[in-house]
Parts: sequence; C-alpha cells; structure tokens
Amino acid sequence: MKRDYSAHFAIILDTLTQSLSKLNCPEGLKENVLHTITQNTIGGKGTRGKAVLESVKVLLGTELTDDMHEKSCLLGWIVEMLQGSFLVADDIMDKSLTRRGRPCWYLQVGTSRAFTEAVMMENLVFVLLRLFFRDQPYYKELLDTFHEILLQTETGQEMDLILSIGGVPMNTSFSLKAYEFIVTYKTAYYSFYLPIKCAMILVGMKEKQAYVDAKRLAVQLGRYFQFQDDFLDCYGDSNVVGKIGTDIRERKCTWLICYALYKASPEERELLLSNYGKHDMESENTIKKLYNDLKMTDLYDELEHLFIKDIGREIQQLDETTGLKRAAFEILFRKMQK
Ligand code: GRG
Repeated sequence: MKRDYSAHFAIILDTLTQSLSKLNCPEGLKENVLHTITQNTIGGKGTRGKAVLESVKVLLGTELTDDMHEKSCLLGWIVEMLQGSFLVADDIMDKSLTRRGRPCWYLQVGTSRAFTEAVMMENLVFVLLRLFFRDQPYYKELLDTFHEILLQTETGQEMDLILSIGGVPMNTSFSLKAYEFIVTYKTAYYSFYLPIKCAMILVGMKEKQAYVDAKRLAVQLGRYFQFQDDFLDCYGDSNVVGKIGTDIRERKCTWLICYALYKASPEERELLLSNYGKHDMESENTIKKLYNDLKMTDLYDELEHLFIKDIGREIQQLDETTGLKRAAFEILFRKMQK
C-alpha cells in the first residue's frame, strides 16, 4: 500500500530519531533537533521534493512499484531538508526578518544555534542518504550528486555575498555576467537540476546526453525562478510571499539593479550608486522610486515573456530518445507561471 508523499516525512523523523538515539543524546536534545528539522523542512511550497516524485512518475510512464514510490518520496524529503538548511543559513547571511510567514529561524533561536543547526541539517542529509540508499547500485552517484550540487550552491552563495559586501566597484559588480553566475550556482542547480537528476538516477537512466539536456533545461528554469524571486523581493506583498525583501539594503546583485544601472541617465545612475545597499528606509525608497521611474515592472513583463518563449521552445525541442520526457519539465514550468 502506498502512503502519500507528505506522510513520508514521518518516516524521515522516525529514522532520524533512531540515529540520534544512538548518539546517546542527553534528555531533551534529540527533541530539540527533531523540532528544528520539522520547523525548517515543512512549511514551504515543497516544490523541489514533490518534483522528485513527479519526475519519476513521468520518466517511468507506468504505475510506480511501492518501493519506487517510497524511495522517490523519501529522496524528495531529503531534498526539502537540504532546502531547509540553506534557508536557515541564507536568512542569517541576508539579515532577513521573516521566512515562510514566520520570524526567521535565527531570530527564534539565536544566530549561533541556527548556524549550527543549518550545518547539522546539511550533514543529516548524508546520514539519511546512507540509511535509505546505501544498498542501491546508484548510491555513489547520489552521493556525488549531492556533494557536487552543494559545492556549486555554496560557490554561488559565496559570489553573491562577496559582491554584496562590496570591495568590487558597484558598476563592475552589478554586471549581468556576475548575475548569471550567481543565479545558476546558488539557485538553479539545487532547485531544479537536483530534483530532476535524483529522479533520473532513481529510474536508472544511463545516457549521458540525457543528463546534459536535463541540466541545460533545469538551469533555464532556475534562472526564470530567481528572476521572479528578485522581482518579488522588491514588489511582492510580504504577506503573500512570506518574507520581507532585503535585496536593496543588502546590496544584492539582482537583475533589477543590473538593468536599472544600464537604463539610467547619468543623474539617475549617481542616485542608484549612492543609495543602493544602505540600511535606511529613505535610501531604500529612493531606489524603489528610481525602479518605478525606469519602468522596471514593464521590463519584468517583457523579460518574462522572453523567458516563457525561450523555455517553451527548448522544452518542445527536447530530444526524448535519450529517455528524458518533455512532460517532466512542463510540469515544473507550468507551476512557475501561476
Ligand atoms: C552553510 C548550510 C550552509 C549553506 C551555505 C546558504 C547557502 C549555502 C546557500 C543559499 C542558497 C539559497 C537559499 C538560495 C536562494 C534560492 C531561493 C530563491 C529560495 C526560495 O525558494 P522557494 O521560494 O522557498 O521555493 P520555499 O519556502 O517554498 O521552500
């Protein structure tokens, strides 16, 4: 009998409970760790985790065996736990206030604890991979995949932070080339390529070209996703998005500032340069006003139209003889257009 996707989170918690018991944790510590994991793994949209299961279904094209269903759901939750660890760390680094409609985890438990817990959740990802998949012929491939994508994400995050801290002159740090690197590494690989690659590994896809094609499409979807996320950081309703934007104050390299600097007159450019990355409301409002003057919402519509056209075309042109299926990408793409 198949349990539904969300019910598999309980298996993750049970398994971690057993692992932590073996560490002889003092009274209360185990409960604390499990609470941290629960609070930071559930509560999001869960798209990455569900994408593992949905992609396996599409790639196999037949009813999943109970075993394949269970493995897909568990791997999905492992990806979501990795997402949870990234978000805890990211919120500390960006000094964010809210996440998923609640105060950020570091504001609830303190920065030192949140930092330790982010790293611990990341390590528990590997504990779970070992417990659930060590006997599978693809175990090494899974491990390599998680290790590689983690490093890529951290590299993207490092670039994002180095540029935001300054040191590099503003007009050179806010280039579209730097932006593309950040987006691909810090977001696209783990948010899109990781779930689809997990599904490809689970179903036993071997053809190298399939992985090359999946990565190319996943990166495009990831860029589109971060493009929307940057926009919502500035223009979204924080009650709907679940977080208060910090990109302007934190001097983040977003497509908005890259294009604004490009479109601005010399006077506007001066104002952008002198107000971006300042921790006061007045400077933030000056930037937002400049964004409005420069018609960034119109640019959003234009660029979104291009993303939709390009990604739609790429999906249509995908070679399915490798075993990859257009539908796997169409599902993710459709969700992003809502
Ligand atoms: C030290 C553990 C540790 C990690 C260092 C912090 C870090 C590396 C990477 C951060 C990567 C990151 C969080 C990028 C942002 C991607 C993004 C826009 C996430 C939001 O995703 P949604 O909207 O969130 O899918 P939900 O809440 O739905 O899961």
